[in-house]
Amino acid sequence: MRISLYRLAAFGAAFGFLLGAANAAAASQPSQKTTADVADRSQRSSHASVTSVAVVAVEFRFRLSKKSVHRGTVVFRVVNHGKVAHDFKIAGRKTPTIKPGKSAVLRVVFRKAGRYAYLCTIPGHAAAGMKGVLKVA
Ligand SMILES: [Cu+2]
Repeated sequence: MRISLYRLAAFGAAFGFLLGAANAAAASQPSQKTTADVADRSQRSSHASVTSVAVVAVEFRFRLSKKSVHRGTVVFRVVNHGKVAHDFKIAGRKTPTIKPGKSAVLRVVFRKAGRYAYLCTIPGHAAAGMKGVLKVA
């Protein structure tokens, strides 16, 4: 495209030059669009690093809506569907004690990939099964 444009210009044909210029303008526009698109997408993906995970607590286990998440901020929405109080602890962060029928939100930033153990810290609950591992990639 560019070579033919230069060739037309070299021939000195005004018509050819105009045609070439029009072509160049048309050719440069999609590439500008692509650059903007890429910038847009990278912005969106940094926003997309906030992941929501629904956690259901019952006696005596947790059900998570996701078994693995991407690095970044993860918002755990923990609902206690059990008959006794529970909490949810992961990566050194913990919800308050959640009464039956209540819920709590725990926001955790995972900076490193790895396997993160979670558990209920009410005595005996983790041993009874309220524990697991969340994979962070
Ligand atoms: Cu518990």
